[in-house]
Amino acid sequence: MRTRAAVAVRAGAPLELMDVEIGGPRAGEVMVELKATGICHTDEFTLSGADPEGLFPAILGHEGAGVVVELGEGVTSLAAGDHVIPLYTPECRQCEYCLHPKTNLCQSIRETQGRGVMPDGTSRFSTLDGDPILHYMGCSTFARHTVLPEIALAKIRPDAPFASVCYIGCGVTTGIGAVINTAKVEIGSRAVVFGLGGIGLNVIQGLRLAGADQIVGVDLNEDKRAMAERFGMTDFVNPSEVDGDLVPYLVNLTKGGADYTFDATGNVEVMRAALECAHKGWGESIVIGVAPAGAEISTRPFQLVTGRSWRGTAFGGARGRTDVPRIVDWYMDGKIEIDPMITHTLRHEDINEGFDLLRAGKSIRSVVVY
Ligand code: NAD
Ligand code: AHE
Ligand code: ZN
Repeated sequence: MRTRAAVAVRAGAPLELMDVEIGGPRAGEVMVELKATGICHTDEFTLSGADPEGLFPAILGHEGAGVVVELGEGVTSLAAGDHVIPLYTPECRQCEYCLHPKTNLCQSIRETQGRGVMPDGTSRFSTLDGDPILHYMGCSTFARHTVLPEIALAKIRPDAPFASVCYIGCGVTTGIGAVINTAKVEIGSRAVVFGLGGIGLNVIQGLRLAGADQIVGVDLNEDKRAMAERFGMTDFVNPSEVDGDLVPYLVNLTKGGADYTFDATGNVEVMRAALECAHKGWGESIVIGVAPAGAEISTRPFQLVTGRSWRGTAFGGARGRTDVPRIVDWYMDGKIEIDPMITHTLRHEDINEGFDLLRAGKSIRSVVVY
């Protein structure tokens, strides 16, 4: 059948709205009609050409919510009409990774996902002339319809609004999960969050949920301050206004260093500062940001010898089919907030405006509503 998609035709070019062909779901697959999708900085990272795994032409987008419209052979856990959130980190519940208690990184379809194809090695998308268009992060939520493996869909309650809960498909879960699943922050902790965008604000929201005493937010963009305060930031630091080095300033502000620090910028110099302002002896620094091809992190090994730990997190350590429906419940029960962070709601045909706002630092999350 035909559907409408915003296609990334090549790196660095605006997305192009076009009709595309989409094949029906094969065995173990499900077709979903998207109702809403957020625009995450990772979509911009890939579109910019900085992603070593970036492939074109592709249909980007990985922060969606929608309705199941068709089932492939053998699908048992979902039915037509179910409301779902696509998962770029699936949960097969069978692979070595799913069975290990220390990771959420299900690997059952990671290799084909990284090549922009379905697990059988083919794409469901093509141009009207029959040329293949690739999938992205196994989700491709910038199309009206998409196809995913059954293991990459979280079934959610039907009363949750798509335009809000789509953000749980990446940003909300990543930020809150980094605090709760990865760092396992204790009540009374001191924390520093670098980058107060769509992810960093959710780290802040997670820190407030976890009962942190001090939540320092660091951002070069002064406009991010008010929203971060609303979500629980206790101290704001603009590095461009700090006299001297940022690290000793933050160590002093946190009375010797933070128990936990988080990078939500993707900048490797910031990642270093985040590690080095963690407390000597026990401070943990969590890398969330995704850095461009070729970028590397560095520090003096002495920083680790003296008790700091450098860790990372993908999708906030969440096991999607299990955890995402619970996070939707938290939102519906008022335990977490999402709507104030959705600063812009756009039509599909205006999706490039969402990328412009993100690049200009003028939005937190833009959501496209289909
Ligand atoms: P965003 O653009 O909304 O936010 C980034 C923020 O960082 C902005 O407020 C910006 O002003 C700030 N910033 C940039 N450079 C800075 C610097 N040198 N010092 C201080 N602040 C700086 O982006 P986002 O959607 O919040 O994504 C943040 C990062 O997280 C991206 O790298 C994204 O790819 C990554 N990400 C990772 C995961 C994961 O699972 N690990 C999930 C989602 C996003
Ligand atoms: N393709 C990039 C890496 C991108 C990356 O790290 N993605 C995160 C999710 S970002 C969501 O906004 C992730 O899940 N990583 C684990 C994985 O298996 O991709 C590169 O550098 O090659
Ligand atoms: Zn994302």
